[in-house]
Amino acid sequence: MTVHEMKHAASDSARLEAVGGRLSRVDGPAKITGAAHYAVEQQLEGLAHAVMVESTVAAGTVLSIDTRAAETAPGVLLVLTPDTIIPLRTASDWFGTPPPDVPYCPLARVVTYSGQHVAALVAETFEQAVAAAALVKVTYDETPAIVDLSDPKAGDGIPIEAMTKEWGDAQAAFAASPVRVCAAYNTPREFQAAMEPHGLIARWQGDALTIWEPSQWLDGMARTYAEWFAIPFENVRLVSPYIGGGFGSKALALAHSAVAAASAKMLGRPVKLMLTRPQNFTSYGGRAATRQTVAIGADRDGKIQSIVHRGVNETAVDGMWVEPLGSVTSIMYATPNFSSKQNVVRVNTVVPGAKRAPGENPSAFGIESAIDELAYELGIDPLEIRLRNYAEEDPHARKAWSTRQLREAFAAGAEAFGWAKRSPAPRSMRDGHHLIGWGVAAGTYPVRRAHGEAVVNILADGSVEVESSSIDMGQGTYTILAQTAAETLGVPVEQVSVKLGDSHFARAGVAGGSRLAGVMTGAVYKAASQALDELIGLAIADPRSPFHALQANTLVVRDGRIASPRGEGPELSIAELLSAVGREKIEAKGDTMPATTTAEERYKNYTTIAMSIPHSEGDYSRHSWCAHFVEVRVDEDFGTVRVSRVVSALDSGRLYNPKLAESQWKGGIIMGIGQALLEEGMVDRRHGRIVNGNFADYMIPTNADIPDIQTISVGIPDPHSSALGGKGVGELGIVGVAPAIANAVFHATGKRVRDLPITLEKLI
Ligand code: MCN
Ligand code: MOS
Repeated sequence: MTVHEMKHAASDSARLEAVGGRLSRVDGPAKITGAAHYAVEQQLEGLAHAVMVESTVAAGTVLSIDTRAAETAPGVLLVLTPDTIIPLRTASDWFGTPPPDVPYCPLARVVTYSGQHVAALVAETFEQAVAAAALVKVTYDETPAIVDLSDPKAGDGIPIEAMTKEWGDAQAAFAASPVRVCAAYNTPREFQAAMEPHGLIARWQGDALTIWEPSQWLDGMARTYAEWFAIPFENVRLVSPYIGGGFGSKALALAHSAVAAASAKMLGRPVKLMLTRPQNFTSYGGRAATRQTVAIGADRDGKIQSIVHRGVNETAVDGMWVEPLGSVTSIMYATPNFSSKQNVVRVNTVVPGAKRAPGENPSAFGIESAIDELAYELGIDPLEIRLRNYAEEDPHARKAWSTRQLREAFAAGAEAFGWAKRSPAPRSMRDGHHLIGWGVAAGTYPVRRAHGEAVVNILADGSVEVESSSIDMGQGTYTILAQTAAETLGVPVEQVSVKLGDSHFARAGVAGGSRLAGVMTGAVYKAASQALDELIGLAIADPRSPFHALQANTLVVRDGRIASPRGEGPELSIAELLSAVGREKIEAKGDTMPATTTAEERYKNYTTIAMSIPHSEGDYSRHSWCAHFVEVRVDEDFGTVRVSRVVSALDSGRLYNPKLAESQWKGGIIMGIGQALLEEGMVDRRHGRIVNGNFADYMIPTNADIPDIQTISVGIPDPHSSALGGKGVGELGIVGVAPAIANAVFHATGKRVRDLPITLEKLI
């Protein structure tokens, strides 16, 4: 067979394996067969077990901790309180801000929320630790707590000036507009609810610390451990090969992580700590509860003249979380006048945290509900009003979009959904006792660019190894990096093994903000290109190479075999060539940072989020876009809402693997359905406690709640967003789903629900 014929024979599988192919997850078989070992499944000699004791009050001071009974309980090795735990150093935050020079104690003396860690137990077995923990008696001097945003004591909060976005004279233009809508939109506390709970195993060997812990950011978390224990960064090894979901919750080392690592040091034994499901709800914060008012002024043709937006999110008494509520408001529609401001209100909660599309998600609920209200006010179709106000450039940054296929998304989604058949009036479509509603909403997520490193090794047998300290929590990193290396090097994907989840591999930043795929495909592409150059260079230049005599100036590698591009002369496998020239291995490191970068900048780049590149840097504003079309069926008698159809058209630029991207989008849409109809962290007003902190009472969708979801990719390669032309995928799908459902519910029932979730009591 000539190389030419071979190329054709190989092309079917090559399409699947190449970047853009629908290859199934390469980590799938290991996960299904149980061969994949998650962080806390490591079997270690002499493992001790820790459990946490948490505060039962939301505010106050710990007066005493009576540990006498626990100390003598069977199997107990250590009882940790603020008095007995070794002192740690305060670590820097995720921006890398130098920390104050004060000790850090992960166990609280002053309690600022219910569920805060106050003590810990370590025993020979998990059961012994649980039993002993129940014997610890904590007394408090309880003080009044601010339980949530609606608490009268909460007040208006603190203005966050950095969130202010203004142009024109929004208030005056709103007042002068002939058509006006203004309403308040609320979202409750929502939780990441990853299937795998938080937990870790910590082991010390001298002053080297190994941590097995699910992590979205190995290098960032390794930095925190290093700073807590005042040891060199290199001495910490974080291992996180597989992760049972994170959704934003697993990017930081948390107080319980410090307790596990400290107790391992104190005992001189490895310690394992798994949080219980309820503890997961208070050890890392969920999405902050939010309140927004959105006022839109328009002319009678539906052209927006002004948007005035005010937002508030809850934060903690002793920690700051800003959920950027104006992020979508400020870019979705063209408006000559705009004003957005935001406050945060301190309440007695764990610091809220990142949950899939922090900011964009609640922001879209406000603006995409409000524009729907404007459409009805004017009697204009909700899709048409969006097109009349289409932003041809970024109205805030005043820059051209790198790519914005939102018009295409509206068109493709409407066509597939059959939007043209919609009857405009609320309550005008029904099927027996079901009121049918059709709603639309748009969504967006910025392209967050950053840098990454990857090592690509070509081994003597022709197989390829890719190594990076980035991670795969289900989004598909293993698979797309295998595809990138296979395509770039011209080898079959089975010949590529990808190793992730070890902080001692080449560095990577956070798998957050939907940036990892763009960053890491770029790094692997660079490393693999270098390895390929070296391979071809050897084949041409080494006198022992059979290609040497050819005097060719280039060669190609296809399906793992090297030949001249015209198919003349010899043809060798990579293994044969390496053996001919006497090489064991070709090793290349791809680093997307400029060569002039200092070691310190490099360290900062991978261990903080301070150096990610703004989405509107340079000439373009870069974002992913989507349009969701939703059908709901509302039972007229009972008010129950079912989502019966979803068609979403999305622009994430070029897709590295459409099968995985669709699965990501669908995951986001499913989470959006949960947010719209089910999810709500409920706070007991007497004790400031989350009362439904478990999977029985905190409701997330099941299969029975989810209809067929159709996703349509309308993206085109975006060279300004990433090396291979892709934009973010992971968070995009959730943005805009809840307002699309709320808009559909209004169309079905004539009732506008502005408080999520849309439960039946809000409809009857
Ligand atoms: N992809 C693609 N084409 C692109 C971009 C991405 O095919 N142009 C596909 C790839 O399979 C890639 C995946 O989408 O692996 C996600 O890529 P990206 O959008 O870059 O997001 P990250 O890899 O940075 O993943 C993080 C993102 C975030 S921030 C949250 S939150 C989230 C999400 O991914 N959490 C998840 N998706 C999740 N999926 C699972 N299963 N579990 C989570 O916890
Ligand atoms: Mo995603 S919330 O940025 O980890």
